[in-house]
Amino acid sequence: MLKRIQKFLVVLCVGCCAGWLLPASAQQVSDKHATKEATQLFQRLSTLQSQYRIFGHQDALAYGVGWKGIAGKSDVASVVGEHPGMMGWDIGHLELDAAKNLDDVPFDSMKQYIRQGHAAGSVITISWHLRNPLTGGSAWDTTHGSVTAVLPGGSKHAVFNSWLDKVAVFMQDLKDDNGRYIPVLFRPFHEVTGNWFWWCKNNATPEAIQQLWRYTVQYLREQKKLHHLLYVYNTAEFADAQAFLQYYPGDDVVDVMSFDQYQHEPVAQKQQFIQSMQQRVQVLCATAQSHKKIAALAETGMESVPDPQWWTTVLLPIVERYPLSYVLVWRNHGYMPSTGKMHYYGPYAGQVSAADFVQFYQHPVMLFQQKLANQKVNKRKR
Ligand code: BMA
Repeated sequence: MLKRIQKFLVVLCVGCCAGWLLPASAQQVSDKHATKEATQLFQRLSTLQSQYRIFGHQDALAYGVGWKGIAGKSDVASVVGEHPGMMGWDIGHLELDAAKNLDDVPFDSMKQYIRQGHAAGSVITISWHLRNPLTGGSAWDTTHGSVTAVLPGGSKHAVFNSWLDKVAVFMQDLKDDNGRYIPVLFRPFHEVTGNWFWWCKNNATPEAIQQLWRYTVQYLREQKKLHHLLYVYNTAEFADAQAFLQYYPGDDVVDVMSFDQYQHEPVAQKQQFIQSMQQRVQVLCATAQSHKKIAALAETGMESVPDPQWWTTVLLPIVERYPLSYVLVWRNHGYMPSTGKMHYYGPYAGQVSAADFVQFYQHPVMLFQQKLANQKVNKRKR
């Protein structure tokens, strides 16, 4: 016992001297009834972000460039020998009672991948490209009036509730081997400052969008009693802190602040991208800190990574110096007949940026699954 107390005091002193325990303890998970695991994940991410960046990849275990559904495989592991520290999944089409999500991942397999990823030490994040409840069109159907239609009193309110019920059933099925809920970073209504989804700006007032968020969180928390979710507020591009916060629904319903931005500039103009990203990351981190929230770069990448040094000369300088808890790159779909292009953002064995990704992986600031598992970031303290 004495030894344990001594160990605790040493850890406390080192932590305080390093200056990372104090800011973390000031941050609180937004759900007063959050599970121990969700609370712990929140605290660990808050602590870790001063020193480390978790590397995430969308659909990591489900498929990659040239393969699908091979047990234990991921494109990231094919390059560095271990899986990403964060795994992103999307539950779009769950609302239709479909067997597979919008990108063809069976929901049953997705649950298994989530359980496997969590058990091995990775953090889980879930987004939702939900269809347009007003028209039945896709998430990209920006018919005006879609947001107000799902709010209380709207013509599609009951439909929307039934969709949330399905989300709750899915989330309730995410348990570990001991029957404990797996904590999830849930990122609904993402890229809100864009103009391409039905919940984006231009399609409703900021108040209606905030109400959509608050209604959703309250429904899942209060009606459905889900307390293992941390909520990720997410924008696309923004000019300044005010623009970033224009659709922000409130500190009581958000745990992580984030944005998504991809490199569309050609390789020769990468400095332009780096600078604009650094500027935004600075604003994001300062804003998150003032609201006592975690900061993250929830989606980024350069399609088909044509820059052989993209990881160390673009992504690293963007994430290295700022207190971001994680950075996630989008899915490795491979060839897309609809566009005639390759659609992937992570590396894979033999890809032109693979050697550079190894350097990136070895950088002391980056966390992949094994280091994360050693730190037990997603696990209950014993
Ligand atoms: C987009 C593309 C689409 C995909 C969607 C949801 O960025 O990758 O092909 O359907 O995300 O994952």
